[in-house]
Amino acid sequence: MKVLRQFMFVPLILFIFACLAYAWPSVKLHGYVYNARNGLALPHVNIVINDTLGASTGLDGHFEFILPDGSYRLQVKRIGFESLSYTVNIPEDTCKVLHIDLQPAVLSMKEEITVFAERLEQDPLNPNRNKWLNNTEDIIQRFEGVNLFKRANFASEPSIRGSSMGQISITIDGAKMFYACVDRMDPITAYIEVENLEQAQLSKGSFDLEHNQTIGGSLNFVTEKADYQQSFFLESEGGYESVSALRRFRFKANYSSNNDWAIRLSGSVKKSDAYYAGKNRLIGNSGFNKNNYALSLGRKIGSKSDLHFYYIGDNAWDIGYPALIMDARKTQSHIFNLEYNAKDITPLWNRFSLKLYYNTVKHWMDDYGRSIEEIFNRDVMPGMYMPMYGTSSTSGLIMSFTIADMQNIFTGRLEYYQLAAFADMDMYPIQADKAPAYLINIADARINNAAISLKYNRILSRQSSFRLDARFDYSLRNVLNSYGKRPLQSLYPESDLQNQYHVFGISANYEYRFNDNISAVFKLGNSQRLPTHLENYGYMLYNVQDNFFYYGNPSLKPERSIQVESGINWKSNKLRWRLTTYASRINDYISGYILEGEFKKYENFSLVYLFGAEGSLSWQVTNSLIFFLSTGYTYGQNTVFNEPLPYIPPAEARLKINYTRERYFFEGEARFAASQNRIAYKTTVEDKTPGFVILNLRSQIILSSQWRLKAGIENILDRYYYEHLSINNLPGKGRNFYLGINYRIN
Ligand SMILES: [Cu+2]
Repeated sequence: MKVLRQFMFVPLILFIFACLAYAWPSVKLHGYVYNARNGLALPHVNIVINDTLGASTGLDGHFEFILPDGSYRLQVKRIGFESLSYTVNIPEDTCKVLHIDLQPAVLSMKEEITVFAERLEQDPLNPNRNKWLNNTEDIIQRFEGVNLFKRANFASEPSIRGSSMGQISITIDGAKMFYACVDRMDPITAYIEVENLEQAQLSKGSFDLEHNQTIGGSLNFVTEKADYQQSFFLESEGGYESVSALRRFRFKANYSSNNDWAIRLSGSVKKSDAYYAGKNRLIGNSGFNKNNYALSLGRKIGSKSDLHFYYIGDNAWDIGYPALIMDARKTQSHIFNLEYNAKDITPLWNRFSLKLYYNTVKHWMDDYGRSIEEIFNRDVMPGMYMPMYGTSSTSGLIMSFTIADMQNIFTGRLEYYQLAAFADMDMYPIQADKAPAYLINIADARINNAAISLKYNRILSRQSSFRLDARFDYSLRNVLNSYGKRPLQSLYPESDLQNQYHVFGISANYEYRFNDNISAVFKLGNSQRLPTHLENYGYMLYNVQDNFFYYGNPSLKPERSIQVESGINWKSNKLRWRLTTYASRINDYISGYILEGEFKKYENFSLVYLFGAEGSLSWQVTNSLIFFLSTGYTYGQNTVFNEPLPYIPPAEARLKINYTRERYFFEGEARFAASQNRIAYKTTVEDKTPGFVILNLRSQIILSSQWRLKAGIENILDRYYYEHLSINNLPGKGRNFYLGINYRIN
């Protein structure tokens, strides 16, 4: 090791000599990055200058740039290490040598995807680095263990390791936001767009309780904020997809003054016709229209704190849902966020933030676009038009602080939010001899939720670290609309429909590093998840999957889960692999219980269990060729009904080969899904799903410093297939040629 270190000084001395000996037309910035824990040179560290220029350290930890003289902002990042960023001034005719020590990060629960590849923030062995993101689903789908429910060519709903809906948590910058549609047409991922995102963070299972009580996992979207360091940039992108004649345009722009205040604007428009499934089959009624716009403002208060505001607005209209009996006519959402952040308050008190937020969603859907034949022949309420309306508003407050020294990091968080949700429907008979009717599906449900969450990280030794997560939630719930609550009240005559919950979750995580290559992780969790407002207070919610109407149950108990997970990681400079296994036992599982005829109510069942395994491998074959493999399997069983759990994705594998050469990037991908024959037939009605193989090819070409081109073919073989999580077996897209042109000035 010492020999290695000494040897590294030879090129260093040569560089210094070179710097002194010649009058460089530009200056040279170079240096070495070391692992602060053991002093070894650190390869594959990404160094980004002013967010645009990137380089990666070699095996000796060395990097270099040739630059005009000036002041530069340097970001130093490597997965598993704490990032550094600082400003370097390089006067004319000098040569700057930097020695950088990176601290290994404490045990982190989150997998992260950085959205914009222009920032080159990912290391080459990370399969999630992205170069062609067309929409938010492209991001979510990259995560191993995440699948999507498809009801339309629009806004798919995520599932994590076979858990979904109320079992998982989806937040935007930690803020809660709730769908407005009682048919789950609008997961909140629909209301943010790629140009607003900096990062998506995923935690699987119940081990990360920062944002919510969860038993299935959490997905948090980090929005991109106004940047004080970027005096100006403008980026715009136009794109086209052949499979649905999708036309899209998006832009983002940033302006800042004196490192003092900053403004960021972004927006996008999309228009899609109906799409084609494989074998050229047109899926009628599957087009949509959408726009999204955002404003972000930042103002520094002194050098260590700032005040930040953002707004994101979203509109979509005429969205066809071929898998459902209705289409969304219009949706509108508004997200407001005001945040105060302070850092380095005292040597121990690292961070404080206070955040206020408000968001609201309005959603209209109807079946006016469906044929008279379809309406007369359908199972549910034949001969009736059924326009429905839904709305949700959430306001909240989050206060968080971090206290840390070299060995301990303690984060505390206090949170409060209130959700107000309402939904109703009209029924208009097509023939005049029947009477119209009116129904309230959610009678102004109110959920008041207060929570405290604590996270404690401790570095135990050079080899091991430990993390403890705990969260307590108090939730007070009621329905306020006296006309609307009457029918629900008649189902539960002994209840006033008001309810309160106290839930507590805790998890412990331990990581042990045997040496620089091998580490093992062990996690234990005991947590709960609260019923959703639909599970508590929904009335006559039609489920297209099993053809039942569901009644909410105000006295549902929370689902309780005990989980374990263990994993082994191996990494070297060129090769990285990981194996993970997990098991979860769920008590008071929430599912439908048949009342009579076509009606079900939500009820608790004990017990169900889930277990599974995931594996991944990244291998850098040559400097330009990288190979990725990931695979996962989940097994779920309901012991009450003695049948498999519903909506469990089949075994899956993804194989990717990346080829990068100067300005060219190519990726070939094969996705294999096995058949799913383990299906639920009592709790809901599923059918078996055949397996499939999909091949994709993607590319990106840097045309100039301003222009870049993205192009690719998805589903090259034009396979006709559908996912197990596709509602009513809605097929996936057929062969799709896409093209995007990106322009950036700064
Ligand atoms: Cu809807």
